[in-house]
Formats: sequence, C-alpha cells, structure tokens
Amino acid sequence: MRRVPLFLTGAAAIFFLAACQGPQRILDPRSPSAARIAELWWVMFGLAAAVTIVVLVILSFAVHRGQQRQRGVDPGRVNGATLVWGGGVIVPVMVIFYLVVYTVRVGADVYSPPDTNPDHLVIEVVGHKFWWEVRYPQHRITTANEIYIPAGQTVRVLVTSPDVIHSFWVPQLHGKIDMIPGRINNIWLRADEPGLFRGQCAEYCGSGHALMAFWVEAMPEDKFAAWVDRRRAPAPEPPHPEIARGREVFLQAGCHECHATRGAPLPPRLGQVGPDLSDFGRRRTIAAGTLPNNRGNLGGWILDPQRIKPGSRMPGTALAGDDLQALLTYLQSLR
Ligand code: HEC
Ligand SMILES: [Cu+2]
Repeated sequence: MRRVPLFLTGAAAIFFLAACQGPQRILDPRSPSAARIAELWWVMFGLAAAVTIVVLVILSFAVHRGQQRQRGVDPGRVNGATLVWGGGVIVPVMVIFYLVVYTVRVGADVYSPPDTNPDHLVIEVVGHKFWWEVRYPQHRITTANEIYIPAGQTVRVLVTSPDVIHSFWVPQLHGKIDMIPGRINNIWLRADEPGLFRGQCAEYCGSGHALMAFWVEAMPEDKFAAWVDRRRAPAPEPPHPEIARGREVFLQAGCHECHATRGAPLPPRLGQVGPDLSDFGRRRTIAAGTLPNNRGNLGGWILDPQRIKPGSRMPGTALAGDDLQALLTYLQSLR
C-alpha cells in the first residue's frame, strides 16, 4: 500500500516538470494555432483523467463489495447489464466520438490558410541530413538553421526534403509537418509577439536526427526589414586584414565547395551540400543547434565535425594554428 502514493507523486512530479521549462514548451503556446493545439491537449488530458477517476471509483466499489462478501455480509445485487452496456459501450463510444470530431476540427483549422491574403511572406525550408536550409524566394536570400520572421504577421512556410523524411516542428508556434522528398507541404506560422522559439526534427532521419534542431526568431517588423536589406546588399570588403586572410583560408581549404557565403565564389555544384554561411556570425548555434556558437566550439567543429555530430556530411579539415585563427575570425565576422 505504501508504494502507491510514492509512485503517484513521482509520476505527477515528472509529468508537471517535464514540460515546464524552455522555449520549446508545447503547453506555452505563442501563436493562435499552437494555442488550439494546446487546448486540444488539455481537453484530451481532462477527459482521460475523468475516465481514469470513474474507473477507479467503480473498481474500489467492487473491491469493497468483495470485502463485504468475505466478511459474510451480502452486498446485494447490482444490475450488471446496465454497467456493462453503459460503462463499456455507450459512454466510451460517446467519448471517443466526441474526441474524433473535435480532433479532426482542430486539425482542419490549424492546417488551413488563416486568411485569403495572397501576399504572405513565403519561406522555403528544406530538411537535409542533418540541417535546415532556409530560403526567402521573394527576397532571394538563403540562410540556414535559423529562421527569421516578422512578429504578428502570418508567414507561409513550404517544406520539403532532398533525402529522407524529416519533420518540421516548432511546438510554441505550430504542430508538426512532414518534409517529404518529391513533395511540398505547407503550414502558416504566426508568432504573436517577438521572441525566440526552438524547433527540432520530429521524424527519425538517421544518426544525426537528435542533433537536428533550429531556432525561429520572431522580430519586430522594422528589425526584420533591416535584416533583409543587410542580407541583400553586396558583401562589404573585409574590414580587417585578418578577416581577408580568413577568407583566403576559406577558399584554399575548399570550404566554398560546399558552403555559399556572400563575397566568396558560389559553390560550383548544383544545389548546396552544406549550410549557407552568409550570416553565420549571428547564429546562436553551430551545426543545427548542436553547440553554442563560440570560437572554441567553432574551431573544434572545423577540425573534427564527426566527433561532434557523427554522420554529418562535413569532413574534418586539418589547419595550421594561425590559418585556423584567421578562418575563425572570418566566419565570426559574417553577418
Ligand atoms: C563536403 C562538404 C563540406 C565541406 C568541404 C565543408 N563543409 Fe562545413 N558543413 C557541411 C555540412 C553538410 C554541414 C552541416 C552539418 C550538420 O549540421 O549536420 C556543415 C556545417 C558547417 C558549419 C555550421 C553551420 C551552421 O549553420 O551550423 C560551419 C561553420 C562549417 N560547416 C564551416 C566549414 C568550413 C570553415 C569548412 C572548410 C574548412 C567547411 N565547412 C567545409 C559540409 C561541408
Ligand atoms: Cu531530420
């Protein structure tokens, strides 16, 4: 008997703590769609809890009658047919029917266009093994692993993948949407307020799957417009000889074979193999949310990416100490 309360307390604590923290909390929605999804969650949780309580009450009633019988007291008869038909068939069918209708309605609402405005900002997100390519076709900008959106505006996000199925999920802004090779799916994102939201791949896609996260930054509109303008302007000449030298190292080491950056020749191959680095210096993380973006981590990443993210499609590059330092300065200067 003493184990039961302990177990229940533990389960309750885990349940309440699990979703409490951080920028990826499903029950802390920051958009209309996420709010509907959170509401659906609470309704399902409430109904499931109510059903559990009713079942436990009936169970203890039965146990009590069994005990009475053991003591030689006749508890009388219960009409079993009513209980079986009511509790076993009619009530469950009603509960499940209600949930089906409600779930389908929420699903249809959150995945249909929110309005008929044809001028939404369009963002194309391509899931790669194991990072995110982010394109703004209307502005001809490409970036990676961080998605910038204007707060308070509905943004249309088109998703696909060139390799395997990934799933695009920003819990505080919306539900999951699969990224399927050869197919384009779309959802509408809208952040009520400026803020920073974490997303991650929600469909197992290989060894790097757990290290395939991203950030969505919702900015005030003027800040977003300023970012677009800065990215569309021609790359400034390196303001410092160390940065110019870093750019040389970038080219000599063959980094540009896979990475596009403003101000360096584009990758010779069709399509990108690695993330666009044009504004890498402002990114919070390295390798799709794997490490905080600082000089030490960046050096470690360039020398041996496989140790940090096994299976990622970037080879390690051995560089002399001062070449590496110049390269790091160059990469950090990209904004
Ligand atoms: C063969 C292609 C290839 C080459 C060559 C290559 N990379 Fe990469 N790089 C990648 C891929 C793919 C990723 C994404 C890895 C992941 O997150 O799974 C990546 C990720 C990165 C990142 C992290 C980007 C981000 O947004 O998190 C940086 C920085 C980077 N590479 C720098 C370099 C530098 C500097 C060189 C040259 C020394 C280089 N890469 C050479 C393919 C390449
Ligand atoms: Cu994935």
